[in-house]
Amino acid sequence: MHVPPDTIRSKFSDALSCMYKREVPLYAELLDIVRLTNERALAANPALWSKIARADGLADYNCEPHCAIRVGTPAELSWLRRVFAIMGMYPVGYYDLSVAGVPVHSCAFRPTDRTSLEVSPLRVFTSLLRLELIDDEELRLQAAEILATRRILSDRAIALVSLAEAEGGLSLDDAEEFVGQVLETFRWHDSARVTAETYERLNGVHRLVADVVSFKGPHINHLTPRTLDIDAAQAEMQLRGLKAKSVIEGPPRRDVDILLRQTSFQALSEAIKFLPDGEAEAIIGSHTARFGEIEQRGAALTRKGRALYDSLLASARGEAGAAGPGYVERLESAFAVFPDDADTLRKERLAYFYYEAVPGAEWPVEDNEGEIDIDRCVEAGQVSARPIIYEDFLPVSAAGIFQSNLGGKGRGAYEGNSSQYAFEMALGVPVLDPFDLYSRIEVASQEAALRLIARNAIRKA
Ligand code: OOG
Ligand code: NI
Repeated sequence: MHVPPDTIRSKFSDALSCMYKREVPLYAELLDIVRLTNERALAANPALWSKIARADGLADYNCEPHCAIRVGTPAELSWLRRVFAIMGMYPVGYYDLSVAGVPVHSCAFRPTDRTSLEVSPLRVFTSLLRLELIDDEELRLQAAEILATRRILSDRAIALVSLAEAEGGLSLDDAEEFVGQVLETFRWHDSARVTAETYERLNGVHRLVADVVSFKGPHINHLTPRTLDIDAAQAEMQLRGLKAKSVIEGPPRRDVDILLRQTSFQALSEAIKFLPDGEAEAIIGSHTARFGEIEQRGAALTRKGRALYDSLLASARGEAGAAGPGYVERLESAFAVFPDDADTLRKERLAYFYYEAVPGAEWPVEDNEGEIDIDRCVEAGQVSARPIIYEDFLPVSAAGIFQSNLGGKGRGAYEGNSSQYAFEMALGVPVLDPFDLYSRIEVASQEAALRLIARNAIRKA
């Protein structure tokens, strides 16, 4: 008997959370802040309970996570794609961060269908280093050489991947071993694979290059719980002296949340033992990579809604980006034209909705051509509609998170380098289009709702 991939992912998500709590005590503090502010938000506004209906109650909601890793080579990316597939996680979306001066491109590995998302929505934001964007040729070759000898998966993990692929799944014992083995890949290592001198040279090119190339594996650099009130959580972070980012990334505060709002606190400085250089003793230095982040998720936008979001965000950011004074005010006034009630978002097809027949509904409402019309069914109270939650990421926000954690020592854009094709070649498969996934969920829910009403109507007739 094979264990369902959803179960393996759940186990992995729990194991990751336990490991990260032990590795980064500040993460436990962050969970505490999120738990506290979620409870306060619910006490002040009990209607918020309807928002968390998707997850299994508040406990899960508080730590419904995403995390992020960065890999060094196409082969590493392709191996991880196989690992994640065993846990029911597939590559979704393409994020080009080179436009923000970060030499990586990324996708998110995540479950794609509604039931799986409900079991455990773990998403892993996965970035691939783009050495080709690095000018210093000697260093580029050295970095490639260092990465070529690294193995990020244990022999046992590799054997279990092959077994799962050959047999179409894993037994319970094998699944448990698989989770334990894969966890090792994402663990923090406080000893580097390079000398302090090499580290400094890599760091000189870009902090991210040093982070990816110097270590044994792609340590997770943050694990993000989900909050109901990110403004309150941000204020609580500041109250407790956590160095929170000054600006919350994403849309402004609204009645109907859309997409994703995120904030983070700065990376920790951690002691690292570098490889000894010749006869010399190993040097102890430091590295900053791991940080804390929280997020608030809202409705997934359609292509039309997303185009509006992108243009309003761009106009609010202007030349100065989010750094200039008065950013929050600029953002709020730019977004004044983005409808902020669920009905308008749905009727104007700005956001995706999940439709359900109201219990006992038996009156399919037709349009003028005699076709059953979903909007009229909603108006007539036969069908309910609630926003589908956004499960993905936002490139501008991700760039802001990257930058703030690289200590502000950012650089300008790498030119004209979006390359989804190169990313997919490395991955070994095309990435899935997030809009298609939401649209499919929406259409399936409409069909199911209308089918049920039609059946009730026939039964009654
Ligand atoms: C990933 C940063 C992006 C998000 O939530 O947008 C990210 C990284 O720093 O590796 O996690
Ligand atoms: Ni993140």
